[in-house]
Formats: sequence, structure tokens, C-alpha cells
Amino acid sequence: MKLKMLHCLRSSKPPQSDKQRTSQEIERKCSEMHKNFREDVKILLLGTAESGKTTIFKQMRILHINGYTDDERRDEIPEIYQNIHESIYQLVQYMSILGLEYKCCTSQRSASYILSMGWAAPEYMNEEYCDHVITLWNDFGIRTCYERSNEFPLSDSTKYFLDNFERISQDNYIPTTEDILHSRKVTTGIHNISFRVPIPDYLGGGEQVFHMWDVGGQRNQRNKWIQVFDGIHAVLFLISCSDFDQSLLEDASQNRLQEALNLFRSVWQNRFLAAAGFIVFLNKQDIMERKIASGKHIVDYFPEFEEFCNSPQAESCFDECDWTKKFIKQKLIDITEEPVKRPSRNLINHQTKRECYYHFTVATDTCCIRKVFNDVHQMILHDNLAQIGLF
Ligand SMILES: Nc1nc2c(ncn2[C@@H]2O[C@H](COP(=O)(O)OP(=O)(O)OP(=O)(O)O)[C@@H](O)[C@H]2O)c(=O)[nH]1
Ligand SMILES: [Mg+2]
Repeated sequence: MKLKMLHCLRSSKPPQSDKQRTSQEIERKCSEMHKNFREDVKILLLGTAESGKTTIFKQMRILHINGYTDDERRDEIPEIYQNIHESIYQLVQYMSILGLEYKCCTSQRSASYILSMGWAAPEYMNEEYCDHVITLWNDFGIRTCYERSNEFPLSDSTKYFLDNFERISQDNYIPTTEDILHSRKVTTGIHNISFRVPIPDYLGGGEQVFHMWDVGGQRNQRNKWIQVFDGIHAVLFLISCSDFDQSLLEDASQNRLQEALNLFRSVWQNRFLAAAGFIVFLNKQDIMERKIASGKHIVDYFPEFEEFCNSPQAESCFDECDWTKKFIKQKLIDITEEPVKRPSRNLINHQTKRECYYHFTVATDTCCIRKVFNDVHQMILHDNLAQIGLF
């Protein structure tokens, strides 16, 4: 279309009416382009539980709204205390379930103290409580238990919060942005955020309004998702790459990564989302790398990985992390190429091949998300241009 327009403009001395028609056509395209640019973009975050949806939601608030005031940061303290307490409580519980022994002689007393408190975190971190938590986290036995945490449910932020425990337990503690990003609270219901993002000058300047929806990823939350499918421009699907050696909280017999792949298939093939663009964040790259460095291998859970490493696709991979990333991405690509059982009318009429865009992310890293979101925005702008034939 772009070429066609240039050709029209170059052709020698067209009759007046042709010229007028051409300029009207250009004007129409321009106003259409402006309308498309100005149109609000609706993005829906989807993915299994703990894949990082709410963390991305928080990043949008940090990057595109005003972030968190001191009062709002203080409001997060009880949640952070609860995260820490649940982590240490769970580790102590699994010490005995896994038959592990404490290496330090005072740890058993600390473990009994923590267990006697039950699941509820203290409102105030007194000295005695802090000493017990520090003793336990420094115990070699607890670290062994932590290394085996793929065998039981444990927050991914356990290490972050316990490594930062002395700072967090101070009387005058105010959570940092990083603390807030690591804090975990299960999402129930549907949450919405709206924000404005500048459009680059070379694409016309101004601002674009985004609306983003966050939903709960646990199985019992997914029946609510359909309420927000209508009018969605892009699905941002999060998949946790570090899930390969863990089982699902809701069903211990199901591998978490397999659950995420199955869910991706059903979302990709959902006819109500057939017209939406798809962006996948292959998230938790940092945890995946840490796991592989500590001796965990995806091949123990997905035996087909071995064959994949010998395939020509893997030629450009340098180490096991690269292979693992590429393997998971390939699994997603394969799903997008499967024949759809019940093709939507939207697909039959308008599209031949749907695109899916992939990004490797660490949702807790603001720099990474700034860059990736910038790419996503560019992609949306270029897609708008392509739809009206200017790219
Ligand atoms: N280290 C690390 N932690 C992450 C990353 N992404 C998310 N997390 C942490 O993982 C936990 C779960 O993230 P959430 O954003 O709450 O997950 P969710 O998808 O909203 O989960 P549901 O609300 O249950 O559907 C939080 O403690 C986050 O801080 C990541 O890339 N790296
Ligand atoms: Mg959430």
C-alpha cells in the first residue's frame, strides 16, 4: 500500500481529479492513522498463578503513574511481614517432612518458636522473633531445605526477603520499590489500571492511553476471565520459565510448566480472543538461571529436551540456560502452529496467520520491564500502521 501511494504521487502530471483523489486518500489514511493512534489500547494480563501478572501491573504504576508515596509504602508492611513469616514457617515445617536436620544447636528452639505462632505474622517484629528468624535462615539445614523447595510450595521471594531481613525488621522500615515488587499477594477478582504513554515524535507525538486488566491465575479464578475478553486489543501472557521442576499448588500431580503450556493453548485458541494480538513474557529468567546453576535440569521433567538440544534450532545456544529458554519458547511456537479445532469467524474472515511476540523477562526488574514495554508499545504502533496499510 505504501508503495502504491508513492507510485501515485510520482506518476507524471495526473489529471486534476486523480490528484484530488490521491490527496483525499492520503488525508483519509492520515486521519485514520491518528484515530487509531489515539484509540485506547486494552491489554489483558493472563497466565497461571505466580507467573508475575501482578508484578507487571505494579511496574506499570511505577513506570507510567507516580509509583508509591511513603504512606502507600507503609501500607505494604503487613503484607511483607506476612510473606516473610510464611516463608520461614513453611521452611521449618518442611524440615521435618523432608527429614532434614538443623546444623546449629539453637535452631530447634527457634523452629519451635516459629511453629508455635501458626501462619499469622507478628504485627511488630520484636527482638526475640527477629533473632529466631536470623538463626534459622543462617542454618545450613534450612538452606538445604530451601534448595529442595521445588518439592513443596514456597514463595519465590523467600530468598530476597530473608536476605534483606535485618533491614526490613528495623523500627523505621519503609518498603523500597524493590520490596513492593517482591511482595506476593494472591489476586482474586479483576483489577484495572489506566495510564498514558508518550508516542514518539517520529510517529506523530502525543500520548496513548492504556487500560490494563489483572486477573487471578489460580484454577478457581479462571472462570472470571471471560468477563474481560470483550474488546481486548492484546493479551499479555506470562509464563514462568522457572516452573519446570515444580508442581501445581492446586493439583500436586500436575507439573507447573505443563499447566502453563496447556493454559496458553486454551487462551490462544479461545475464539473470543481470536482478534487480539498476543505477547508472551517468558518470565522469571533470573530464578530459572539460579536453578540451573544449582544443578536442576529441565530434561528431568521434559525428556524431549534432550532431542531438542541435538536439533538444528539449538545451534546458536551457548549454555543450558539458553537451551532451556529456547526450548520453552519453541513449545509455545509449536502450540501457535497447531490446527485450531473451532476456528473463529474473526479468524476466517480477517486473518491468515496470527503473530505472537516473545520477550524474556524478569518482572521484578524495572529496567527490564521499561525496555520490554517500550518494545511492546512500538509493536502496537507499527501494527496500527500495518492495519491501515502504511507499513
Ligand atoms: N525473582 C523474580 N520474582 C518474580 C518475577 N516475577 C514475579 N516474581 C515474584 O513472584 C511472585 C508471584 O508474582 P505475582 O505477580 O504475584 O504473580 P501473579 O501471576 O499475579 O499470581 P496470581 O495473582 O496468583 O495469579 C511475587 O512474589 C513476585 O515478586 C521474576 O521475574 N523474578
Ligand atoms: Mg496476581
